[in-house]
Amino acid sequence: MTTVDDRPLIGHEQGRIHDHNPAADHPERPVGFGRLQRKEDPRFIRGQGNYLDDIVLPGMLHGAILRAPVAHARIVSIDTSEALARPGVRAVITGKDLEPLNLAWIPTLSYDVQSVLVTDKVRFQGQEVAFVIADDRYAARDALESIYVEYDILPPVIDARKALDADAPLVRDDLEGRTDNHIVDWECGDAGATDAAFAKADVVVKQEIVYPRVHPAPMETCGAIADFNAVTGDLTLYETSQAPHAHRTVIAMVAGLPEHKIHVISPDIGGGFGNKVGIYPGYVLAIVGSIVSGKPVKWMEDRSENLMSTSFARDYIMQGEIAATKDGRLLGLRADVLADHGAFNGTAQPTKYPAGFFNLFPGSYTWEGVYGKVTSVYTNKAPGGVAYACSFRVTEAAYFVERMIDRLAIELDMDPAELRLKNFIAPEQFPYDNKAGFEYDSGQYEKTMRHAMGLIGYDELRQEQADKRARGELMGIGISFFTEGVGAGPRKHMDILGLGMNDGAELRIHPTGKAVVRISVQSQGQAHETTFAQIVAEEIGIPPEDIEVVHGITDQTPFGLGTYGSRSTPVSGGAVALVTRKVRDKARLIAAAMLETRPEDLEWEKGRWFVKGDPTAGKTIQEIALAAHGTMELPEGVDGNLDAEVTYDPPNLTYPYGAYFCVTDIDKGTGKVTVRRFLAVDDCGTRINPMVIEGQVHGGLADGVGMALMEIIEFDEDGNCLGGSFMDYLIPTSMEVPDWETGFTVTESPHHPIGAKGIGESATVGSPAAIVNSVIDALRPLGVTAIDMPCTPARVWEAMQGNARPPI
Ligand code: MCN
Ligand code: CUN
Repeated sequence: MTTVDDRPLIGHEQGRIHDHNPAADHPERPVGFGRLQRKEDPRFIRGQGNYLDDIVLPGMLHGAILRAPVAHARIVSIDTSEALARPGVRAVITGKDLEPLNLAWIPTLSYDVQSVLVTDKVRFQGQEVAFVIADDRYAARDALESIYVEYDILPPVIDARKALDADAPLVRDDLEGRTDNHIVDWECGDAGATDAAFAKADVVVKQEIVYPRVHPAPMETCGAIADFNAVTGDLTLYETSQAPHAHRTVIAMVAGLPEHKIHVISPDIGGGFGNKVGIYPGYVLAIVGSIVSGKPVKWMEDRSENLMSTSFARDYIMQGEIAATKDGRLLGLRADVLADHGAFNGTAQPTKYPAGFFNLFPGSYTWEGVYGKVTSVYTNKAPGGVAYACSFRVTEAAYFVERMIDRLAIELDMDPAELRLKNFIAPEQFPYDNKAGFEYDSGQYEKTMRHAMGLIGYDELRQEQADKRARGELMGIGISFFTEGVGAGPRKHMDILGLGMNDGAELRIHPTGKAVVRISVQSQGQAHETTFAQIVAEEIGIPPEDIEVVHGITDQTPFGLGTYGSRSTPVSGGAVALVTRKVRDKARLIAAAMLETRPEDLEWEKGRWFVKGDPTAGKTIQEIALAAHGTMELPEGVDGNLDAEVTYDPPNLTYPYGAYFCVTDIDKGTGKVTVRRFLAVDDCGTRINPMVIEGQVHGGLADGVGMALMEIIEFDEDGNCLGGSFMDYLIPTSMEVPDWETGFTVTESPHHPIGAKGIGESATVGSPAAIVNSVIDALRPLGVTAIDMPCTPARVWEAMQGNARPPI
């Protein structure tokens, strides 16, 4: 692995200037920001994590779901008698059993409803039809074969392009008054200003860009254990959830159970990548199963169930139009999108944003006019629609604009780096209104771009490419320069099902100076136990090993909306910084009393308050903590103990960005694409833990290689899912990815308490365009100007023969 992360930070003009690398001061055990080894790793790398499937409760039963083999069919009858008679089977639940409980349908995250078990008709292959509860997993699974369902098969609608045809089968006849498959039309930008911009243009290029359906495919699939206590009325729910508090509230509303009697526990989670944001029928079935059986019930899906039925991602068919002057000044951009949401509208995004943050489609550039339109439709495919490290559709937006810029560069016969440099938003233009409804907080795009060009050796690469082209070899250089918006709230603009997107934090410092910080977000592998301890450490000077981070248990943590859209650092990280400052302020009052001076005469240095001008007279935070719990008379207005709590409502999103470069070689005989080099230069503001950031970036880049070259969930015309196992749904291994090269610049967020922006999804958002642009660049000598993901050998080879949209 090549890394340039230990070079001195590139300085910046906004906010604090970093003149040294904080990591270098304490390379092993920084008290604050720096390369601290992950606290959670000892248990993970020794196989001692506590995942959902590791949990075994006394007397626990196991559930299994019977899934529909067809995409669209009316249910004529279900015969469960043979299954019920099998050894070990305790109960078989069907939709008819759920109807009187009002649980046959539950709300989705987008104010639609979703069926838990089919009552009327099947709407996608893999939909939940019946639930068996048995003594063990095998008895439950085996019994599925003894349930006999008669289906009256209906023609399905699979292709989103046909969903609005007059003769298209109606997917949602359950919704009153509905006569077609249309969900919602959404638009942003200014159509008039965009028309005017296009009218001035010397060059206009149109391009269709498809972001295919893909799947987050986390290592641990989704599951739940419900443990209902009929005596006390308590429901303890262990589940793989990225948002335990929001799940608790929704479950209380759906199941009619009192919220204070519901205890959600999300243990170690083997990856989420957005897959674990929603509430799946299986969770509800485990709850119902526990209520009817009086025992804990575990439901854990297998890999095929996960790929076929849980939240997919993307499925956007985008028509782009870009306008510019002949010397490459950008004028206008139009996006017209057809969004396939599957059978239920279950996309997870803030309520006012039915197309997520597609508002970011203008990217990192200045335009005279932009206009975006998204139309979403129902089809007979699995529901979902956002998840997979997407920052709420920023993935689609970034891919769209970065492909369009390259398409224009081809038309203008201009270098794609030069075209970008010519049109970047300048540092002094921030805060910047992107003309599509979002205000970017900060950025130094040109500086980051030039830094990346230097690191990759852009000019030399172009020379190498020219030499290779002269010899008939296919080498590509692809660029993507993306801007994300992450960290939803504020609450006045952003909610999910009416819950404002805020997060709480509580900090308690014990008498011996050890601390516990309780947060409302939930790690699925992002190292929150490490990095949130580092935020506390940075702010108050207690070593991170003395700070315990508690998360994932609703009874022990403050309310908040959870982890997705890379919002943990922007929102919960802000809450943690502010709660620590609140404790520090309280410590100041106590220290003043201890030192018999006034609070305003004290000065803070990491870990202690001391008297201004007399550094020897001071009290460490540990000494203050002991005094706060002791017998000392406390100053007026100060209560005992050293603790505080806050709820943080962020003023805006944070806008991380990056310059990505990808070098590919293409085998002329087979069409196989090899990613030879990939450089990611990211700017996520203040860097809490550079090692964790690198890990996040490496993982996201692997996602990018997967989506650009391998991953797709396809369906045949009957609606059979063709990506239902890892034999067909290909994800990258170490064989398919290069040694990543990373770099960074630091432009702090001006509104975030520690200047940090999110990083968790940047590389997944930013990398696919760089890879596909590189493939197109490699194929330029053959006249290729576009290709769709995934760039499999078959598809690339077809493109080399001049076929525009060849098969996978
Ligand atoms: N970080 C940092 N300095 C910054 C920004 C972040 O050190 N300036 C650290 C954070 O403290 C945190 C990690 O990087 O430990 C990611 O932070 P953040 O960007 O706030 O993202 P979240 O913690 O909210 O994680 C969510 C994001 C999303 S939405 C998906 S999807 C995704 C991703 O994280 N899923 C992941 N990365 C993943 N990584 C793993 N291992 N597993 C997943 O499921
Ligand atoms: Cu969109 S996947 Mo992440 O936001 O959980």
